[in-house]
Amino acid sequence: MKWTHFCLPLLLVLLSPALTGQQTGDGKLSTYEMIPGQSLTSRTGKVVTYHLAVSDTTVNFTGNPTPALATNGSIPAPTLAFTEGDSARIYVTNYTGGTVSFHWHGLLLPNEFDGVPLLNTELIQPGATYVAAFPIIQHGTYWYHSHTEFQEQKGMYGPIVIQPKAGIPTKEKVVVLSDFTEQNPHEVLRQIKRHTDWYAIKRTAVQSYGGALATGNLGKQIWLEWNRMPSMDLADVYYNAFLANGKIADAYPTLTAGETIRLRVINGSASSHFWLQFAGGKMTVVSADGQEVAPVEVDKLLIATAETYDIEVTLPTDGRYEFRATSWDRYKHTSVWLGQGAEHAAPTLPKVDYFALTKEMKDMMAAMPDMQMGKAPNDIPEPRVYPIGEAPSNEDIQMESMMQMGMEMGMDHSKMNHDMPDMKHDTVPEPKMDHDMPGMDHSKMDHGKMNHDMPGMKHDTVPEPKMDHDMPGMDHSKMDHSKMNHDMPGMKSDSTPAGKTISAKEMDGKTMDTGMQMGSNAPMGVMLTGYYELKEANPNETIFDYNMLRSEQPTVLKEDRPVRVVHLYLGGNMLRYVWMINNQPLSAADKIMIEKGENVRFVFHNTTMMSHPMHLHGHFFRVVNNQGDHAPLKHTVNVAPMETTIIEFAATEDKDWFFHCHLLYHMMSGMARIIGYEGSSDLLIKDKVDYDNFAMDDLKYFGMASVSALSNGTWADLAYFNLNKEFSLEGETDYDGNFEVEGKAMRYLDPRQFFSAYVGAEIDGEREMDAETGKLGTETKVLALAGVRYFLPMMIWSDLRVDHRGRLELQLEREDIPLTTRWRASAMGRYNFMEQRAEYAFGTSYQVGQYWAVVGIYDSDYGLGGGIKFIW
Ligand SMILES: [Cu+2]
Repeated sequence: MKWTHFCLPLLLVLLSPALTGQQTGDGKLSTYEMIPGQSLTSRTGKVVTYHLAVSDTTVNFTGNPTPALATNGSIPAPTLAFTEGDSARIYVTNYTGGTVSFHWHGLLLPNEFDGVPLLNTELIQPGATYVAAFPIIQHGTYWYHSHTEFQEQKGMYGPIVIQPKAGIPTKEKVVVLSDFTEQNPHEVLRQIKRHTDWYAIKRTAVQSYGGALATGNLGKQIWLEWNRMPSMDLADVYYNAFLANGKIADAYPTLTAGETIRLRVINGSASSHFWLQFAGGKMTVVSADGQEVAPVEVDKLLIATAETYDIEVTLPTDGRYEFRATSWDRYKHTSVWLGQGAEHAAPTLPKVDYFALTKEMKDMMAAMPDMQMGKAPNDIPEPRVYPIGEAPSNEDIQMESMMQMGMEMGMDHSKMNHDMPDMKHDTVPEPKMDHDMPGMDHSKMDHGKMNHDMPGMKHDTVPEPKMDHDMPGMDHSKMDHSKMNHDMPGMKSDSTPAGKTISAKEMDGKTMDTGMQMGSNAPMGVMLTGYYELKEANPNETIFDYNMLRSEQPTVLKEDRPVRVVHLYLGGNMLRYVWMINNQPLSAADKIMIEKGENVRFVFHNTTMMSHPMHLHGHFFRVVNNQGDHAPLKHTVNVAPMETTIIEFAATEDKDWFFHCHLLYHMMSGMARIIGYEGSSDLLIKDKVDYDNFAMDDLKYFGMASVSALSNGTWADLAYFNLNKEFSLEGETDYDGNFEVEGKAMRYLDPRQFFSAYVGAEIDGEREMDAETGKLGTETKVLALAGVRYFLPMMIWSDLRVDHRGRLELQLEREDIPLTTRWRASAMGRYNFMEQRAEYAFGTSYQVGQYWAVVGIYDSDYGLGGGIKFIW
């Protein structure tokens, strides 16, 4: 074993508490510099060896035996315990029939051991043993999981605990949270892609018209559908159970009154966030993603998928106190019981009020009228590298992003409270944001009376080269140009009608009906998570948000470097379950290239209704919050719906690293990228075929079918589809021998997947009496078809087609109108322009089980009928 030390000048070490180097047991060198307080270079030389054996197993958590994957016979996989400074040597033997992998989530290690198969680590073949050998250069709570297909959902996840050299003073317990489904995860993804409502029904998350009417929320329901958005939801998948350390309820009895325990909480779920609560009082967050933070006391904390938090709780009296993790959609929970004796359960969280979430979203969208749900703007800024010292500030980027979404912050200065904690009127020149605020009417502004004491906002007097002189929509007549700098791209300074604007006061207050707050001191990462609802239910409680995370030590990046700014729009189509970044799924996208030696900023814009816990392999990044130089370091950040979140990191590595949403089904549906280091990136791809295979997960095809066997005929619908293509076969027949069959090959053409085009053929058969012979026969005709489909407000699919004889036909169809939780209605109308003939149908169905419903239909051609529909 060879040791190599990599020393930076002493000055650098003094300037930042950063670290300098590492080597592996095998002599690899790497130069992380962003883990304050952790001794990356000081090695003990102790080699800690683990042998992990992965095998097929059967589990039974809920009464139904379910195939799963065990590691050393266990789910979760065993805890890998180290002390900072050790060297890890982990042997993984594959006793399953397919390939497996393990990724060491949150560990800083040489690229080749990162464990993403086909990208940087070999596949572990059946019967083979693989060894990962790397130095342990950090401490904290981490985890490991498979990075192959759906193996993580099937049980391949486990904790990694690295003790600091000094140890920790309290008792401790690992709590790995996970979600369990009795279904094969392939089937889970197929179900959500084909968009049945079954999981929503099981999770009591259906928002029906009946329910909306009964609760006075009809307007919200219509608003949502008018905007072509599916019902509000928090999660995608129905889970049969949630587990703590592989159990529905785990326990730690040996804790007595007054004793404190550190819970190392790991969200090892495939696609669940959890609300954490402790029955015995406040929880103290002491570490996030393995990095120490200034302790913060909270009553509730939402832990996103793939995050870890160390949480200290103290037993108030002798007794059994519940530490509870409730799934983010709040229909089930798992627990760890601490202590022994009288039972003290944590309070059950109220059911999600989905209409309240709809309202929150409506308010937000009213504030950002230019935002298009699910889609990046047409002019996504190209990644840009700014020379040293010339990059815009993060505040500028945030503000600019809000402007781009059309946020109008018309300020009513008569009401302006000039003690706005986020605004600064400093007179010190600073290359940041200039004088004005959007929507500011300077004619009303009396600068003489202003209290220039607004921390956070920069009113500098130094012109800055990066922004344009003119503001579109600015009413220059009202402005005193002598007093200002004019550079705010995209800002709207015109006076906007009352009601559409958010005043500056509101920016840092909570003045919206939903309790939604805005501004830099508003809670971060909580939009549409249920935060505001829970806050309203218990106003005195402290609910965790990212602005409470303060790194114990400064994390500011070195400034003597170029800065690369990369804008990433998280988008997709909820109905088709396609997830994208900058309008492209992984399979269609280039790598995001960065260069060693620069600082990299990712600016996330979440244009979807869902949270996306974004995880970057091999690096820690600063999550830019309101803690300034002490912004926390994380490896996973939950980007909440419609929020703009900025992360930044020093590009210190080489080769290729995976970067993706850690909701497994989002990742598998396209929300991922490869981050490549310029110069060393392609070297890793030994085989182009492997590489293509790696990036092809989101191109996989799924099947779906439905057959309605009714009294007046049989309807059948088959489709084979992937992210942008669909091959379908539809048929209907009555019991007199009349039939219609239609085959189509279709492709979606726009990023939001509202528009598609197809070609196909139709075969019609009609039973007719032959006039001469008097015999019954079938007359068939075959038509070639071409058409386009467009998704209209109120979730109506329009379909305009022409056949080879020039016959033009328009069809409008709305399926699955939720009348109640399980009762649906549908309507279809078709008009043939040549024959001037209309056809229509009304249907209704009641969803009895996952795969079947009772159906009634009236069709203008087929008449009235009823029966059963099988849904696959
Ligand atoms: Cu996601």
